[in-house]
Amino acid sequence: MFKKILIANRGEIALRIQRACRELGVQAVVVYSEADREAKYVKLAEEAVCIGPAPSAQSYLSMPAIISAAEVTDAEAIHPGYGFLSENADFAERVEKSGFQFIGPTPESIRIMGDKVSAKQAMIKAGVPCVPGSEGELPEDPTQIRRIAKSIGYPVIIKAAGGGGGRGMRVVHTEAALIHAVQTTKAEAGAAFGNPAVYMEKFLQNPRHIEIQVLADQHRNVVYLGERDCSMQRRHQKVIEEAPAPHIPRKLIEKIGDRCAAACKRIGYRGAGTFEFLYENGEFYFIEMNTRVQVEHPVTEFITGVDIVKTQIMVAAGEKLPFSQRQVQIRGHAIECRVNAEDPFKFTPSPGRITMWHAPGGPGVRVDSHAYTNYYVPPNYDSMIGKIIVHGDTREQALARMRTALGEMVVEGISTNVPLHRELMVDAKFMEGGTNIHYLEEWLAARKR
Ligand code: MV4
Repeated sequence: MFKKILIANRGEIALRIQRACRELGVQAVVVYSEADREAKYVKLAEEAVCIGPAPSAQSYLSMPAIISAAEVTDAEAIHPGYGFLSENADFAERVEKSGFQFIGPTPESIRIMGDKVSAKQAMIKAGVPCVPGSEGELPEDPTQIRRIAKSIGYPVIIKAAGGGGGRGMRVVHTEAALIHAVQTTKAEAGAAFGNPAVYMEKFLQNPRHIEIQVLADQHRNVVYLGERDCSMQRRHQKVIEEAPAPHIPRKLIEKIGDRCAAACKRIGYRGAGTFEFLYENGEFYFIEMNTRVQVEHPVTEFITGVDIVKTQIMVAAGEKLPFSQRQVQIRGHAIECRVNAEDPFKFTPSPGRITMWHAPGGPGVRVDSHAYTNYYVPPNYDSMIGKIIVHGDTREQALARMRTALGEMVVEGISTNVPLHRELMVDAKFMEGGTNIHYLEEWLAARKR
């Protein structure tokens, strides 16, 4: 096992990774920007290095600053968390060339999955079901493009190979609009991602967003840890996640999970990963793979009892997965509400000083947050300041526990979206389970009227 690792992130995930280190007996070095000097994850760390001013580009996104911090503190490995440099293949490569272990997949795996065209081709080859679409990148010839769209059937969606997470996409409903849409998406993709390549898919109108969590070691052992339903989102930002996904047959999940694990084996994947699927009319369609730990990993930890972050560190150190697929048992139901420093219904950011922070507790309640009374939420970063995660024997019990937890949650001094969560937890449709990716935005639009 490593003696010391560096955490190249901030906020709640920097604290989460530190806790895993402590449990493993690994020393943790944290890095922080000038805006995070007084953050809890910095105060709790045995070692902390300031890596630059508040703007991310000069701190959490600065590869030289982070690698120097690892050098001066004699860390052996770097955990990138989520966001920032976590899915940057060049960073992973520089980390390894500098003699550190990157706690994540190989640079090559990150690169393949970062290019959505090569990711999809790898998944088709590995037998993972994908959305019907173009075979790879679209050609230049308009006649050929029209022929591809016709064979898929309208509506279609044009996606940038360098995009992902909702960036660089355009829906096309008619042949008349097709070529202009392709050209515009290509121009935008070239400017935004430095890669004008685009591909085409059948546009699914009312899918759910279901993702499969996997973990792989460096000895070809792979397990999947069930699924998460992340359909409750607004503008591609997830708001509530849960596991298992309501009303999806277990057998179907097992079939898809096995395919994901097999695909990982085939490509020599290591570390934690997430296969994102759209689910519509009883079918799964792969769209993207994330090569990092995700914000919503705690719901999977609750239903499986597996410590995903600890396991990430263990497999990066070369250890074998300490359990097999047969030993992974799903127990009960978990729900996560993301707590954001923002107006609950207008969504304008609300940074500033928290004058009172009281987190809920009790059986089956977990709060992952770096916030506390008197903490100043800096305006420079993502608005998420914590997550409330609950577990129950059934979805109904989990919902009841979340209502109780949200009732106990006190945040004063800034606005948070806790009031939004309180309303959603008593919404009849959400309580039924199985709402699609448009539900939250439609609900918000209806609430305004
Ligand atoms: C789609 C789709 C419908 N059909 N692809 C958006 C984020 C990116 N990961 C992929 N996205 C979508 N791809 C096809 N063929 C609809 C979306 C989509 C979406 C997906 C997941 C969660 C929320 C979403 C919100 C709007 C659109």
